[in-house]
Amino acid sequence: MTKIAFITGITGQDGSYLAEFLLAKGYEVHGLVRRSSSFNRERIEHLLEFGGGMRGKIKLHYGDLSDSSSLTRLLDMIRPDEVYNLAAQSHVAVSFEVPEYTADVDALGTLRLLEAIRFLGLVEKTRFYQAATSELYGLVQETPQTEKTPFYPRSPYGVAKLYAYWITVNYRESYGLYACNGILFNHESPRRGESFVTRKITRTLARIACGLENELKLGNLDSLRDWGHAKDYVRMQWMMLQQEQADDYVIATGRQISVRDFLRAAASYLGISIEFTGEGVEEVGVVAAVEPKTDIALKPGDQIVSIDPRYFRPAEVETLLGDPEKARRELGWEPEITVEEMCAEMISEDLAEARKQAHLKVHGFLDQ
Ligand code: NDP
Ligand code: GDR
Repeated sequence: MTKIAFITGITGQDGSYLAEFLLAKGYEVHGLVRRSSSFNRERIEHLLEFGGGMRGKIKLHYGDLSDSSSLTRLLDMIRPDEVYNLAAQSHVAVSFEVPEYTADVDALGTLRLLEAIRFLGLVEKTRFYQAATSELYGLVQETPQTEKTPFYPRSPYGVAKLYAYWITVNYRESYGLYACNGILFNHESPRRGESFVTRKITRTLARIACGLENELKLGNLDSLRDWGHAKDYVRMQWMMLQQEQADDYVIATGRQISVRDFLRAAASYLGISIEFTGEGVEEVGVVAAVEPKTDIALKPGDQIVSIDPRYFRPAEVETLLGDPEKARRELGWEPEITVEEMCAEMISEDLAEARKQAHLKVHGFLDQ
């Protein structure tokens, strides 16, 4: 029997990798998409046939996590074996600007899906995955963080996800729904949204190297994160739904590095070393050396990094480090891609794109 999956957030980073993963396993994949004024399906375009996706490998349906009626109608029609709730207003800094919307989508959106499953009598049939997050730990209470570490969220996003975490546990305990929280630490890829720090770094550095931009403006360079690759993490999302009993798992690499060191790693891929001088908002990053073999449009002394207070958050999560021992022990999961390999993959794809853009610019096909 072909298994049926319903993915919310299919147009996002994780949704696109998960859709590929499930299709390769022979699943029938349905995705929730919301209306947008311009095209935003680049990450799943290669999975769409016949233009709209309705008759392609995946079936897309309009709806929104803020709209119960669309969720109930779709779940009734699709009657999925597995629901992956990946949709969210997922940007921590933005959640300070739109806290109410973030709560509506990230917290109540999860409740709306769970209620639809219950209301439609799908509790016995449907398994539910909730995209929980290391942001639940916020102001960390112990290091490394495990499934037992107390939560202390530090943003409207973290607080909304805390509700989603507990309502998922509650539906498991109250109604016997097979429902799991994956407490995922940061995971990235060439498909990562351009405003998250890793992708912002690889994309902007690549563009600076090709003469398309002058400077990379960042916030807190000293934040420490446990960064893994999205491909490794979506595999684990599926594994969690294949067990005898539903449970919650930390998914992490068990290693952390700072934003500054991620920046250094990306620069070194380009053959550049960066020296940091000054303090606080006065700090700048200057090119210290450029390997002669590279075709990089930079020379020693060029200032390419500065601090912009706009990117500081009202409350920061300074350090996150996960302990994935339970996932390793109970599910046999291991991350396969290191942060260095991931950084190299990201900057190499961004560099290829920046070279194309620079070429178009040189030949007069681009204004900027
Ligand atoms: P993205 O921001 O790349 O994708 C978010 C997805 O949610 C997009 O498809 C977006 O659609 C969709 N979405 C947003 N709002 C709504 C809404 N109101 N109704 C329906 N769909 C909506 O996130 P990621 O792929 O990186 O993350 C996936 C999930 O995992 C998120 O819930 C995130 O909070 C969580 N998470 C992510 C981690 C990470 O490091 N990546 C770590 C831990 C948890 P559109 O394309 O239209 O904007
Ligand atoms: P995060 O990811 O907040 O951990 O949430 P992000 O990449 O946005 O920030 C990581 C750290 O880098 C610091 N930082 C900057 N961040 C951004 N975005 N832009 C900057 O210019 C910048 N400069 C420094 C931040 O302050 C922070 O400390 C991600 C999201 O995917 C969430 O949805 C997910 O739940 C968590 O990871 C786990």
